[in-house]
Amino acid sequence: MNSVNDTIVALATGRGGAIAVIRVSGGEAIAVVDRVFAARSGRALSESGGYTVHLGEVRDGDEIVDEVLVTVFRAPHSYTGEDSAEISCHASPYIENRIVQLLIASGGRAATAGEFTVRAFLAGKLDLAQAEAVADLIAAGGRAQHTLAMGQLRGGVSSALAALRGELTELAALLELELDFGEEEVEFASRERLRELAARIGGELDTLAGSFALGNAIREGVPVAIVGRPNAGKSTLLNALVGDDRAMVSEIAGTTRDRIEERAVIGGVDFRFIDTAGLRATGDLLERMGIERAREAVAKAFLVLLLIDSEDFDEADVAAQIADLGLRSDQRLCVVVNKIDKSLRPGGFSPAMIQVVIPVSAKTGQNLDALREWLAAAVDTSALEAGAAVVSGARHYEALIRAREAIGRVEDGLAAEVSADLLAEEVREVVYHLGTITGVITTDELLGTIFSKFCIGK
Ligand SMILES: Nc1nc2c(ncn2[C@@H]2O[C@H](COP(=O)(O)OP(=O)(O)OP(=O)(O)O)[C@@H](O)[C@H]2O)c(=O)[nH]1
Ligand SMILES: [Mg+2]
Repeated sequence: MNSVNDTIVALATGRGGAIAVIRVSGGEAIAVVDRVFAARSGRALSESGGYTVHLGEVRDGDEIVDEVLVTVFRAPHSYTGEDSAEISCHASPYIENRIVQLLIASGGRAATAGEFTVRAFLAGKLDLAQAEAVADLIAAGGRAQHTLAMGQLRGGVSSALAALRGELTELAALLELELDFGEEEVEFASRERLRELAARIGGELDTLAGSFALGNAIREGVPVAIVGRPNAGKSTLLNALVGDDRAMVSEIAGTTRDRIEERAVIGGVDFRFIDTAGLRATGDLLERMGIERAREAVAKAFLVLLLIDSEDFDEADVAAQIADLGLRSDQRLCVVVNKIDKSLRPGGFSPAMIQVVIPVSAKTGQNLDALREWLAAAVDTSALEAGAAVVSGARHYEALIRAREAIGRVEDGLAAEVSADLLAEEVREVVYHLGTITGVITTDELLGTIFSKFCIGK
């Protein structure tokens, strides 16, 4: 970055609180702030070094708009890599707007969404995966989301990719050798090494792509579908878990028609609980639509809670209900036997047949802690905590899948004795897809889609 960049201005803080921060960055940033700021010391900011803080007033002519603190950053030692200033003012929307307007009148320009972070990326302060993690970090609602975003910001995914790049370079160099000398002259060992490398890279890509299911669930909130027969107490359970009267509860079977989604953080993990229409055969059109939606919720869920009224508990029937859910092997099921305040017939079921059975009362809250424990334990965050690279963005996952396909073609090609130039083409494709993740390879369009989702001031 250099002084050619124009100077951008934006409020960096949200509504409320006592103090607000206005960010200014660009070649003229310090001069722009100097035009509206009078330091108590009488010295101009332009004479100040980086990492210095100045008390003074923002003025509009003779009028004092606010007493503020200005922090000065000097290129390249700032978030954007440019000369920057942060004005801490009183958090009144009126004052914030006045100061932003004054800065714009003094030569600044209103920043677009994510523009500070775009500049940080272009200055090489962050790679693309790290820049995206900034947004996730701000949005993190629980410990797991925080760990995930922080891991990515600190370069977890990026360094896994850097290691892969080393292996890909070796692969490309070996192929280059073949191209130079012709296949017949290349030793057997080299082809063997090619096969080895391609397999290793494929395996590493599988591991990274495999981390997406968990990473994405944590990032977006782990989807938990609450299903079961009408009146089993699904809506009561949703309300109890989220601590709010979110869903209507009644003794009428078929109360819930639509999908109702609500979030709660349990054991540091952000969960998205999805209450659904009770599953039964019915002629009611609306209820049938609701049941269809319940099945979709099950298909998308990471965890499924099958609610059974303890009074209706029948082993064969529960087994039939489980079979009816059609769960995949990557989904986990918990059978929740509800209404134990009314009756629980011990020995009425054999826990061995199902993964987990937890008896609760959604109404009185009895034993709900056991269910919360199961939920927290069902999301294995140990990989996250151990600092492993966990992929959480759909964009990253897609690129990994494309890269995996290309390396698969390299493996097949090696087995089929395909010529080195065709294989080299596929290797370039792998490098390309991995490059889009960290932004070594990027387009304006890609940057536009990523940063338009950011807030202004980020
Ligand atoms: N005694 C007792 N009653 C409960 C419990 N949980 C739910 N109920 C009652 O069971 C009835 C049905 O509860 P809901 O939460 O509406 O059940 P649902 O599964 O959402 O029902 P649909 O939306 O119709 O599918 C209500 O009268 C609740 O008060 C419980 O743990 N103990
Ligand atoms: Mg309901």
